[in-house]
Amino acid sequence: MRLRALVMAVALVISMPAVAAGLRDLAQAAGIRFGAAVDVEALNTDAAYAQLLAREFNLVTPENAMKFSVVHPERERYDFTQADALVAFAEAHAMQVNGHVLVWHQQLPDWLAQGQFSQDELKAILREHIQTLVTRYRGRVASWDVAAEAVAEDGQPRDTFWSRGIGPDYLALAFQWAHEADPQAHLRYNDYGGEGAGAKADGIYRLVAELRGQGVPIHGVGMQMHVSPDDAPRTQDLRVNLQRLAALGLATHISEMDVMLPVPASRTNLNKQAVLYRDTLKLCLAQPQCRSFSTWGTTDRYSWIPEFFPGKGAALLFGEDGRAKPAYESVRKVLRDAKTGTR
Ligand code: 9MR
Repeated sequence: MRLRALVMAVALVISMPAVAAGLRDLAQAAGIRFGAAVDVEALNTDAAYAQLLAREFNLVTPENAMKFSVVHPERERYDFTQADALVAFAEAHAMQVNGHVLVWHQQLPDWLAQGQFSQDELKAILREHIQTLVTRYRGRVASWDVAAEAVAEDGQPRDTFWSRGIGPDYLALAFQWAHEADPQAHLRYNDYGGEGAGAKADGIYRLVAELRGQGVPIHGVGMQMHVSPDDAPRTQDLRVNLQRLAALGLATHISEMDVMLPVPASRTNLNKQAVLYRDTLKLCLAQPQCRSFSTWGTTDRYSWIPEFFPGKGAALLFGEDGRAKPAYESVRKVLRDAKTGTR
């Protein structure tokens, strides 16, 4: 009787379809990290969201939880509730964390944006902010977006709260402070709209080349890739751009990709979206310096797009219901076909 039960159990296991590996496993075999931005509220309240995240991704970026206004809401008070929850989740699921973002001109708390501070005071505030965050997560947050979106559309340095208040060396200082707080952390500059060819891409290149030239501890560049089928950069331009950044000795990352579509999305557009994801990931895989590929969210349900671009959405790999879209299948195929051991 016991033998018969055993035989039946074995037969059952053999006849079961193999559980499909998540993208994270395929990505790992291909030598790349596969990431997503995380909405920590969704993570805390939606079990399906958490499950999908843990199954498909091995790199997480807090979508908002480490931004200045969230994590440092008053001058003397930090609030790490959401950030801690995300880091704990990542550790429990063997994921890497990319901290986001230390110096940015958006999502600043009122005490800061509306305060009156001298140059020295602002430097002290930024230094304390950076060192508090980076020290707290030393050894637990593998990389940081130290600075984001510091280049304007014309390629010139963007005129911001930080550049006005501290002066042009605010970026070099920020990288330096972050490096002091965690010498092992991978420090990135992250921007949008400079993925392909043009003035902004050239401006980003000049900026990071200059920082490298000055010996500033910058290790990588994130290309955000918030695109739509009508305005995506040409593949060839993205390739050349990633190559010239790598030639500076920098790692590159596709850091926030999404492809917004008019909603409800047509089959044609979903297929165009799948092609864009596919080509971008292929390009990253073809370059040894391109270390990670992240999407800005997981399911369309929690994407930032519909709120910021009314009438647009459906930008991610999974639909509102969490089902895989054509883009997911195309990404999956690229990862499956990727040669292993070449990176
Ligand atoms: O997705 C984020 C959204 O929830 C916030 O309201 C918004 C605030 O400006 O920031 C979004 O994330 C941005 C990221 O931090 C930096 N790159 C562009 C992203 C999309 O706007």
